[in-house]
Amino acid sequence: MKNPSLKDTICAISTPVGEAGIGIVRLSGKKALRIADEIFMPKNGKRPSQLPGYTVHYGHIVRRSSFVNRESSTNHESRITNHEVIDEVLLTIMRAPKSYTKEDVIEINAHGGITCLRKILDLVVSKGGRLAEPGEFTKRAFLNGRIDLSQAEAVLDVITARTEAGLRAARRQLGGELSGLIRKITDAILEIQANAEASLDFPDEELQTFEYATIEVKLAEIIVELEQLLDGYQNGRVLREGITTVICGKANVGKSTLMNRFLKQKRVIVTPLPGTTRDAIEEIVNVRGIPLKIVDTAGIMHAEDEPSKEGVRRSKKYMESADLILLVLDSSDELTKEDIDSIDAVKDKKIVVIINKTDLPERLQINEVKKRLLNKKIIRISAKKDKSLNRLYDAIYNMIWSGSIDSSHQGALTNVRHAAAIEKALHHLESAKSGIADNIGMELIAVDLKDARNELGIIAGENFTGDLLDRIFSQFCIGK
Ligand SMILES: Nc1nc2c(ncn2[C@@H]2O[C@H](COP(=O)(O)OP(=O)(O)OP(=O)(O)O)[C@@H](O)[C@H]2O)c(=O)[nH]1
Ligand SMILES: [Mg+2]
Repeated sequence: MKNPSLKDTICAISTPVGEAGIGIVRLSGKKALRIADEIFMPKNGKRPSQLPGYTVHYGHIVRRSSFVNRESSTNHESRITNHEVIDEVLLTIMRAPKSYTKEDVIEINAHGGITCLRKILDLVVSKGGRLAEPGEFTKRAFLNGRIDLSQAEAVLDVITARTEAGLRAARRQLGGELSGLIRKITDAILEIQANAEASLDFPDEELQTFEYATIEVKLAEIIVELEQLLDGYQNGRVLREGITTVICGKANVGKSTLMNRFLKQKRVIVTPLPGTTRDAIEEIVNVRGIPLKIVDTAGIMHAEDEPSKEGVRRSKKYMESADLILLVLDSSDELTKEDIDSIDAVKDKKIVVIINKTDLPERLQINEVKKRLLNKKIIRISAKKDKSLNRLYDAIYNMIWSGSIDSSHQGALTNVRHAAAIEKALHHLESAKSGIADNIGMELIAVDLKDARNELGIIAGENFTGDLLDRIFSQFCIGK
């Protein structure tokens, strides 16, 4: 639905579909309390609309139906009301504006199970509720001014966080850390812009020179601050999306065996024959709290048939685009042309060299490997016997964090949309700064400053477009 109305009272099942101890149906909007009155039979006899916010009540969800009964002997008419009990529930009342959406919100804690929840939802709809779109509750929280857009995005990050570290970063953003920082910087730019515009009214040359100098200093400070934020983005992105880690090497060295170790299950086919893996296989794993998007690739080999050749081409593509390479060599085999091809393809990347099959007699020319991969971390393991995998996980962890990141500031910036806005703002600020160096007119500098502020405003969702909101909220689940 394009631009669904804010006037509707929306409803949804907010818990996952399937059997569960409890399930929650949620309503938000002007009619939420009235609908609750109609479908809830409270134990204490009080209607939800008469009760205060932040209270929970025990009772039943009932479908009321009434009909007129006429006594044929007396011709006397009476109205009879039937109550079909749908479920025994706890009903929570949150009154506007102290709720998730800033509207009246009702949450019905019913028994889990889709049939029961669907019945309650259908009943709510029959009383005037409208099925919510994905993320519509959160969208209302944004449109009603309870959170800004970056916080709304953080809600999604909290829900989808794959690791503790990712969750911490999302929670900080939800708490408004990024919003606060951006607001502070935007205010500082506004102050400079005001100075620049004021100096236009006083074209005294001495004063102008003074203003140029102060503005230059302040601008430089802001630029540094934004650059630092962008520097942290790479780490933030890692927390959010996972770092693309490609397992590569020649055929039969044990790449898929290693992949299965990461996944702690026999997910990928392993055989003693070279060329077992034909197509790349991607999975998300969690290594020491860091999400890795790990890719097992087809072994680098001289392939005869077209599918295998295509497999090798794909492997090379993955090797090019990887954030981190795990290059696997076979300790029990001599260094071959295919090993050297693999080494040459990845030696300039972030790489951990894995010497596998150390349970077998060693035939690999290790010194030759070291010579070709100077200063690269080399880890000896046996994937098959599950030996020294912990040392590999440590090496990956250290490689990613380089041991130098202050954990309290890890990734204040995690979102590509925010990073893009900051980059654009920086571009305008740099332009203002060089304008000052070139002594161009203050009015042009003021324009750049205003453009920079507009770009930063996009992060919090100022001047948002319907398309942007659709793009963001369509990623949410229904009921959030
Ligand atoms: N002894 C020993 N054998 C291993 C080890 N790791 C893997 N293997 C064996 O090596 C063979 C090849 O393993 P795979 O994991 O399929 O190797 P791959 O690199 O994925 O091979 P391709 O997909 O063909 O490129 C299998 O027979 C594995 O059991 C190890 O650490 N020690
Ligand atoms: Mg394989």
